[in-house]
Amino acid sequence: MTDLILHHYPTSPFSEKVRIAFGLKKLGWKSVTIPNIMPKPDLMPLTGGYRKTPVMQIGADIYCDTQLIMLEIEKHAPTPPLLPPGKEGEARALAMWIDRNIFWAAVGIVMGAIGDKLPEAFHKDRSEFSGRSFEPAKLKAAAPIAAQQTYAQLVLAEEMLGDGRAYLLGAAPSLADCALYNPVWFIKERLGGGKAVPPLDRLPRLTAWSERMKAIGSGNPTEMSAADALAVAKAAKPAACSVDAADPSGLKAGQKISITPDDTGKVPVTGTLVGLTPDHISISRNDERVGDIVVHFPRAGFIVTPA
Ligand SMILES: N[C@@H](CCC(=O)N[C@@H](CS)C(=O)NCC(=O)O)C(=O)O
Repeated sequence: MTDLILHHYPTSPFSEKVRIAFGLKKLGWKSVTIPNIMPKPDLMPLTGGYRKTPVMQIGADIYCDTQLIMLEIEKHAPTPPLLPPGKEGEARALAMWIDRNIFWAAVGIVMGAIGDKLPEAFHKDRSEFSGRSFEPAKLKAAAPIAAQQTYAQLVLAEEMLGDGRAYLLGAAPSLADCALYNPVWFIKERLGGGKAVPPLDRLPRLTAWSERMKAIGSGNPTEMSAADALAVAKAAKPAACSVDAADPSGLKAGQKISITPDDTGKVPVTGTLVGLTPDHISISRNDERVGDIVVHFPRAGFIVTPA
């Protein structure tokens, strides 16, 4: 079973980063809609506790975090490339900067504007998720700072487009563009009904770029139920993977470990180490609803401890 199954919800900006990659590669994919707050009872059997959005599933292999999801999509469908030949490191480094710095600043703008319209359960969930207060009055008070931080960083992207190139790394869109589309899409869609609102109104090249990105679309999704996704995992066998015995961490195949994000949604996932490369770390786990599965995480931004 090689269907790409994305567990996501429509308003999730990190999911938009992945959906636009599907668009770029003109892929068909299965769409499972998950709740935007905890609990996520049909996702937990797959991830073992990882709660962030999105998660990608291929059979009995579960990919957490868009850093890794994008690499897996690239492997699955290499053309057109998300990683431009010769600029693979640049594309990934730009994506890391955007994911870790611009995203939260953009969230500050959007939540400052609409936080008071969202339900109490959402505020409570996101306070727990991020370790920061999502109380509407505090969000509103912090919004001007978030706006300045977003602007100061988006200006760098505006500069990159200053020589007339269509996309951040040249004539074709790459992983870096998909990553930048996440916060830009979030601000435009949630606050501007698709139009450029501050601070995007001061960034004409970036605004024109965002229109080019929007035209890429989301590929060809087909709805799938959560129950069907669990059945796919149960019927499949995880793909083979291997542990680099010379990895600087000293981790060894068969070791019991826990893997925890270092920023938000810090829920440890525990299992047996079965895969280790410079890019990913993989553990096998068993759950009565899905049988034996392998959960894959990126290395950067994830803390690994003996279980
Ligand atoms: N580093 C993660 C970040 C993912 C993330 O923060 N996603 C947000 C939604 S866009 C989230 O998980 N929010 C809480 C939730 O959906 O439960 C990635 O690249 O996938």
